[in-house]
This record gives sequence, C-alpha cells and structure tokens, in this order.
Amino acid sequence: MSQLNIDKIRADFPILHQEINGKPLVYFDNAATTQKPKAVIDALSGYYEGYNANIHRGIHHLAEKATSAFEETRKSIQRFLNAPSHEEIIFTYGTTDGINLVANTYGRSFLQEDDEIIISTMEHHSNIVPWQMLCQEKGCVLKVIPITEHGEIIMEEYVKLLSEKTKIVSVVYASNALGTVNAIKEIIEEAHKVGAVTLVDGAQATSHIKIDVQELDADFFCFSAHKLYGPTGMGAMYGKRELLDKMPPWRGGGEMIKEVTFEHTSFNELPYKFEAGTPNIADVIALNTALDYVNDLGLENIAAYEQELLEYATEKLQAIDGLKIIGQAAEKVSVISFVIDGIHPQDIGVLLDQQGIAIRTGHHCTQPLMQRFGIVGTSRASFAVYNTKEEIDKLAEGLLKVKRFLM
Ligand code: C6P
Repeated sequence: MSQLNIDKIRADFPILHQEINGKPLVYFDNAATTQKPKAVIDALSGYYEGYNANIHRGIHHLAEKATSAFEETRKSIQRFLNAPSHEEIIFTYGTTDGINLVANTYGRSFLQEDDEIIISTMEHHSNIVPWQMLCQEKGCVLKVIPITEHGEIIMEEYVKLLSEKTKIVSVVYASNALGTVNAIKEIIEEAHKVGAVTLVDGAQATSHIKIDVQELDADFFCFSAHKLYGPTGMGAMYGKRELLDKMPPWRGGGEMIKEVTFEHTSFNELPYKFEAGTPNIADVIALNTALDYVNDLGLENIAAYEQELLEYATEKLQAIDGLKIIGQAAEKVSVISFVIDGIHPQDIGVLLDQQGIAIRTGHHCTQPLMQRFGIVGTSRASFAVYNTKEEIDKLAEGLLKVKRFLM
C-alpha cells in the first residue's frame, strides 16, 4: 500500500483535470515529459511577475533576488545528486545538451585517432549521435555493447570491449524505450579499470531512482528538468571538478569570461566557464520548486508506488492476446513498451488518443535499438506518481477496443 495520497497529488497537477475527445485524460507519456505541479507553474510566473531581472550582472534588488534564486537551484541539484560541490553543477538545455558539451569539450580536446568510445545498444540518439560526430572528426571508433532478448546489457561482452584504447564509456542509467535499469555502478567500475572516463545519461533515472554521483563514481551525469516535474528546455550536468577544470569552454560569450581584449580572453571559473550568455533563469528557478516537490513526496515513495503500477500494468497487458512486452529486464523503471501482432504502433496511439489515453508510439529516438529487436517501433506507456491503477485498467480496456476495431 502506497505511503502517498495519490488523490491529493493529482490535485496538484492542473493539466490532468481535463477531457480529451470527450474522455478524462489518462496521461501515460511521462517518459517523454512529466506534467508540472501548480507550484512549478507558479514559480515560473512568480519570477516573471515578481523579480524578472538578469543575473550575476546587476546590483539592484531584483537582480540580486533573481541571482540568489538561480544559484539556490544549483545547490539543490548538488544535494539531489549528492555532488561534492555546487561548482560541479553546470546548467544545460537538458540531457542532450550535456552530452554534447562533454563530446565537444572533453572529447575534442583529449581524444585522438583510434581511441574508442563505448555506448550500449539501448542508447537514445542523443547518446549516440554526438559521439558519432566526434568519431568522424577525430578518427575515433564507436563500440556498442550488445543486449539480451530481455533488454539487459551483456556484462561479459562489455568487459571484452574494454581496453587501454577505451577513453569514454557513455551509458544510459534507465532506458526510455525498454525501462531497463542498468548496473551503472558496475559499468563505471569496469570503465575505470582501463582508465576510461564515464558519462551517465540520467534522463530517465532521476525521477525514479535516488542518484548519488559519488557512490556511483560517475565522471559526468546529465539529466533534464522536464522529466522530473520541472520545466522544458533546461537541465544540468554534473562533472568531476578535475575533469571540468581541464576541459576548455564550449560556447563563447558573456558570463563565461574573466577578461576580454581583442588579443586574448581569459575564462571564468567553474561553473560559469560553461554557461555563456543569459541562461534560462525562470526555468532554473522553477526546477528548484520541482525538486522540492519530489523531495517532499520522497523519491523512495515515488519509486515504490511506480513499481506497484508497473507490476499491475505488466500483468494486465501480458494477459492481452498477441501483445508482447519489449524489455523484460529484472530491474525496470515504470516504462512498458509493447507490440501487438498485426497492428502498427501508430494505429494503437491514434485509437487510444480517441479514448483520451496519451501514450507514445514509434522508435522513441532509439532506432538502433528497434533494429536490434527487428521492429519498426513500439507503443509505450510510462507512469508517473500521479497515475493510478484505474487508469491502467482503462489502458487495458482501450487496447482490447483497438484490437476489436482493427482485427
Ligand atoms: N527521451 C522520450 O520520449 P532531452 O530531449 O535532452 O531532454 O532528453 C533526451 C534524452 C536522452 N536520454 C534518454 C534516455 C531520454 O529518454 C531522452 C529523452 C524522450 O523517451 C524524448 S525522445
């Protein structure tokens, strides 16, 4: 039995209380983006209505208030990830931006021809393409860890790929398309044995798993606010200070400099060296409210409740004739991807939408993973803390209706 009052939680999310196509909205596209509690929406408008000002530059009251709220978020993220210091938290546009930052700074500076980068078969495009671009530029080699039919990394195969040539291992903590939770601590440990630097794609992990970057010994950890009940278009990256210190900046502009002449520029210290230009102030501030929201509920409580939903849904969906769950790892976050014999995932998505049920269909930005399973895509239902078993019942009934309609 959950420790959480789900009715009360649902009341915090205004968007949930509407009808879509004449049916109460069932929102099961949380792996794409979670909905935002009223407190987060209020934090956004509170900034614009009350203390909109540019940060770090002004000495007036509003600028100081905005700067202080902005920097408070950095400290909250430090605590949330258990990072050693807030200077090791860099604001980004999101997970994609964080990975690109590492590829374009660390990668371009320290990798050479024939060096190897290891990723896994279940990576999101944002943890594939930046490394491919780097490989193209530097003549490095991209190696891919295979996975089992259940959607789990084959550790022995991973270890075989590692060598003194391996410079970067970049792996997803929780897969958006399969739900698999990877043994990320072990993956990092093995990478460190050959002296490789590690990056964890934490996009799907932060809203379900308590993160401790020191425990994991991750060199870089990236996540997006919008999958954590926060705003879109912003996120953060943790990096170990000794790495961040030796990395050159990526984007040039205001804020990231110490002194500029036409002949030479000296760069600001951490974290500002990586934060050129006016940042996304309002959204950074609102992320702090989202973190408070999650912390108040307790990530352990959220995770436990979501696991209840996952088990319930797995049982319900498995009972549907012709339905196959793609991704049956022993440890999963609350994501269920599935295919139904003879029905295209897109048709499932469209027909469920007519019943007010929002899921995601397609390749989920993991085309190589879909190729591994020999499918064009899946239908994916992903659950958050405000979802209920009654909604899962509606999904199961909805799928039966889809089948009856199309077959
Ligand atoms: N996955 C999904 O529906 P951004 O877009 O930068 O916030 O996150 C990118 C990203 C990186 N890694 C993983 C594991 C992800 O799941 C995502 C985003 C969304 O699955 C949109 S494609």
